[in-house]
Amino acid sequence: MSKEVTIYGTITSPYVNRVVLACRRKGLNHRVFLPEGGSKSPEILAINPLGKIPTIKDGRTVLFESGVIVEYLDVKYPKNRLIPAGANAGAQVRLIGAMCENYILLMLIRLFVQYMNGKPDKAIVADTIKKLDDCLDALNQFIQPGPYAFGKSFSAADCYAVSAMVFLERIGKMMGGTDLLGKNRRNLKRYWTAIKKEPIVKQTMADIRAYAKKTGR
Ligand SMILES: N[C@@H](CCC(=O)N[C@@H](CS)C(=O)NCC(=O)O)C(=O)O
Repeated sequence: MSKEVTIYGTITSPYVNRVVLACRRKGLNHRVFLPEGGSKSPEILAINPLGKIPTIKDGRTVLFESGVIVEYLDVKYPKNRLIPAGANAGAQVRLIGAMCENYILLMLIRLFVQYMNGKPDKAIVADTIKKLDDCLDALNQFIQPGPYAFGKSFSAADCYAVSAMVFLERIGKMMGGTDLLGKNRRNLKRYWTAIKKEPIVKQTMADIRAYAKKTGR
């Protein structure tokens, strides 16, 4: 058993909170820590030449890329498997993860960039929301209506879906209270209502709120 997994980053990052959820599901001691200088600090650049968060240290193992980290933790610490062993179940979990990562998060980051600079380009925002809507419709078809994204227990699909939904709500607030989830995506809405009641999700969302309040980010 690792003494403690060090996760370099801030819990508000969807890539970081995805890894935190994985650690919590597995009951791993972990700490989230951002050195002075942030992702491009000498401490992080020394172990991750891309200077990105999350980067983790687990004993002698150093890794980055949240998806790689989640897979690593799942193999190293098999308790509470995040990715089922069966070919179909494992693929379904990864599929939900890929939809959240490659489509939904991508569109949310586009919106984030627009609203961060204070002068959102209306055409880019409209185009991105249209694409985001298509991605959410697709995810709505694949995700279970809770309590878990796939199967009967918390999996890597939940790590990805929760981090995407938290970020979706954050961007909605940045956009002046826009309901990006929409009224008609029943599965997704029911999923989000149910998974928020899971203690590890509650705890992670409380940590995100506390960090955002403390730092104003
Ligand atoms: N594909 C990476 C993305 C990591 C990423 O882009 N992290 C952002 C934080 S949300 C970051 O490190 N940004 C700092 C930078 O690019 O300098 C992963 O899954 O870990």
